[in-house]
Amino acid sequence: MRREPRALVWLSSLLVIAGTVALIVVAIVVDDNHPLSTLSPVGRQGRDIAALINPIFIVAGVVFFLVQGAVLALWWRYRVSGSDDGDGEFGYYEDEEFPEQVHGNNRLEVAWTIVPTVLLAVISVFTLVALFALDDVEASDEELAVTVIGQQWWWEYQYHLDGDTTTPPDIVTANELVIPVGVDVPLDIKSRDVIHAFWIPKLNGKRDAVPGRSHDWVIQSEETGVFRGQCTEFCGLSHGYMKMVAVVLTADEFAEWRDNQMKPADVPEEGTAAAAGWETFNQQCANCHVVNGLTSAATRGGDPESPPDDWSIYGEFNGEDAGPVHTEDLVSGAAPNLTHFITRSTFAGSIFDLYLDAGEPVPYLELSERGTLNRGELEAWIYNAPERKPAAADELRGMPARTGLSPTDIDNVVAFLSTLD
Ligand code: HEC
Ligand SMILES: [Cu+2]
Repeated sequence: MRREPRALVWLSSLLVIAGTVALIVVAIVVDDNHPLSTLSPVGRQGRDIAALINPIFIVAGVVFFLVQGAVLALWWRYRVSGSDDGDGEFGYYEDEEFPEQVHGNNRLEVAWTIVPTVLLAVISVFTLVALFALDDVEASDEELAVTVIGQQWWWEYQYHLDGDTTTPPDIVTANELVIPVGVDVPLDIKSRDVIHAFWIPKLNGKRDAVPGRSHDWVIQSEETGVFRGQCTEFCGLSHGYMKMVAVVLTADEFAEWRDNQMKPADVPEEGTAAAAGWETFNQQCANCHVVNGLTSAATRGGDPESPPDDWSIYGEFNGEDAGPVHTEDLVSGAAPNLTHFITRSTFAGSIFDLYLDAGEPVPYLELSERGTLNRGELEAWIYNAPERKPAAADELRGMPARTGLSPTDIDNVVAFLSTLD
């Protein structure tokens, strides 16, 4: 009987190998520019993770090709190779070709039990070492800790400049986590509603935000820049639109950003469009949104003495004047704090750009001065947010539509928001 040349076995194996390698190369090359890539980390923790994944991936690749190669080779070597002798049946054994039947092979079985066990044991040691290292805070700015709060469908960041996350925060902002370069920033990850997961792939792995619990995490970047993230635990309707951004600044820039964020907003000058906008805002928006120095806890029906978690989003607006700033006022309850809204580059779970791309990039800290406001998107958002980003406003989630506002009202509100730098 005719035997296929041995070379065919190798040729087919080679094709499979070449194809797979080509796929991996393409994936890596394409991935390099991808904002959500774990393969091009820039944070210390991200690099630790890559340093664990890459060798494991190589070992797994070798195992894959050995096993698949053996399967292919054995399949080819022992295939039923009968010839077509014209009786219509194809594939039968000549008597002398029928393979010897064996049962069990102790040495082989012990080997293929022990080798994977040793491999996995070694991998688990390195994994555990890496896992513990991820929780370590090194080179930290002792003074800075951030509480991260996930909720449907955006992120709140509460900055504690004394490093104590149990006291009221000094800065509250949304979606854009601004941190200084090279510093480990401890995070305390929480949720106001369902389970979310915080993940900035280039900086660190993901950690769940679970209601009623508090999860420690650390974030660090060795380069300045903007790194994108995405909620990675399905959390309802707009989960796919629950993104976030880490903005990494130099130490000096961060200090400038921090000092600015601490300032309360100014009351708009009387007679201006911004003043009219503030009036509308106070009636239509201030029961949810905090603007430090302008809105008060009382405006939102909250009690400044009670812990922020107890504040409901939909507290009745009781028409009270904006009182003095309580530290507790910094906490929004469940709507983004807008005190420095136009210093951000994105809004609504970082799905919209707040500034238009005007060709030449504007430095982060100069956006509010020199950027071109993405007015169309912002106005559309204020007028009918659920149309821009699906929400379940009837179930008290997301931002409700404000379609009762006239175009002038909206112009005025945008004029007011434009003062929040
Ligand atoms: C019922 C509470 C509620 C009211 C009232 C409300 N909002 Fe909102 N607003 C929200 C919530 C919740 C979000 C976050 C939505 C998201 O990102 O999915 C939000 C997001 C925003 C954002 C984006 C903030 C950011 O940084 O991402 C702006 C701007 C905004 N609201 C302006 C307004 C204005 C102006 C009004 C009044 C016309 C208003 N909101 C009324 C709850 C409210
Ligand atoms: Cu989510």
